Amino acid sequence: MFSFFKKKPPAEPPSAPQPAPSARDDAAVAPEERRGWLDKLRRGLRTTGSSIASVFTGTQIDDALYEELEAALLMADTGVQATEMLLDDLKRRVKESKATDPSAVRHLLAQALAELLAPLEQPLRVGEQTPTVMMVVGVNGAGKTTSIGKLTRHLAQANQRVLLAAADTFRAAAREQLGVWADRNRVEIVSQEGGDAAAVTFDAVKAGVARACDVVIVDTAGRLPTQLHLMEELKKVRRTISKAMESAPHEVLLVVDGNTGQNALAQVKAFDHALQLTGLIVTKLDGTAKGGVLAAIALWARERAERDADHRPIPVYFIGVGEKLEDLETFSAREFAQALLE
Ligand SMILES: Nc1nc2c(ncn2[C@@H]2O[C@H](COP(=O)(O)OP(=O)(O)OP(=O)(O)O)[C@@H](O)[C@H]2O)c(=O)[nH]1
Ligand SMILES: [Mg+2]
Repeated sequence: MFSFFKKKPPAEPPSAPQPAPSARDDAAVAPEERRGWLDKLRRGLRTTGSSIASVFTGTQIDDALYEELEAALLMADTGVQATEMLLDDLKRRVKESKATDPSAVRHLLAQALAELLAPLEQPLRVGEQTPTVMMVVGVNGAGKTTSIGKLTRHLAQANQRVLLAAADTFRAAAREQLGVWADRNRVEIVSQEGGDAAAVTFDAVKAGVARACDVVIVDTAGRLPTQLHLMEELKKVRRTISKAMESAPHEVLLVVDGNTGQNALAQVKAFDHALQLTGLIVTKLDGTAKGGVLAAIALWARERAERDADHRPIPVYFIGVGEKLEDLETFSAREFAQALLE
């Protein structure tokens, strides 16, 4: 089993930054494991992938090929803008390389896609602040609690002291679900029967500071960005975290279900507007997810950064490729592009 996080040597001071190794480092450390999950991702994306790949089985590069490719990219949830951008970029690459064979076009498309996605590939860093406080948000059932469980396991394995905050106070079952993940990972949890989300969060962050935990992860209840009063509650939770620890939250992570299609981009925009997101986790890429939406997110982030230098791309820290504890992986633009086009 590979870890996203470099193991902390015992002699190292607790405040030293602990960067997660990049996808490339992981591949070098544990090629077998990485191949295993790539297979899952490929299988998950196959419905789409095969339809994109089939565009390149002909013998010539002509208008029909580009039209078919346009349809396949749209079908894969890439969205109109990103599809247009990719096609333009691809045509330029084809011209420059003087390619004559459709299979060469596929490689060029993989390159164009990987380049578009590259800014989303960044490691999640923990340890620059003690504790590093992460708030996890998203719509109902996106995979927030499961992803927190998986992430906690990796952090715990890397000797990080983790404290979970059960700020999904809507349902008793939600508290229990997080409690199960905490027990499995043998980490601490702060929860309150019938408490309110902001109060639980405040206590948890204070406890994290007092106990010198490495990481505090706040699980929140699912909600639609159109439920304004619930979005206000999330903003309050965010403010409360800052009251309990001035520099926090250090990460505000949106969990997006990979099956959501173009609505995923709408979710990213809306949650970012309300909470200033710092990262994404895209789940369920092992199922029927089409994957192209990541290109739409990447293009949106790029255009926004071009308009306003204060906005950096929102990285995809992890992707979820299954329900099991080990099914959370760092995002690699190149691998993802290849898997999508296979
Ligand atoms: N196949 C697959 N299933 C996943 C993945 N991540 C989460 N799930 C499943 O999605 C369902 C919902 O997951 P939760 O973690 O409870 O989602 P949540 O966002 O916490 O849900 P709420 O708290 O109700 O908003 C569960 O059945 C998970 O097992 C994934 O990467 N792949
Ligand atoms: Mg949950």
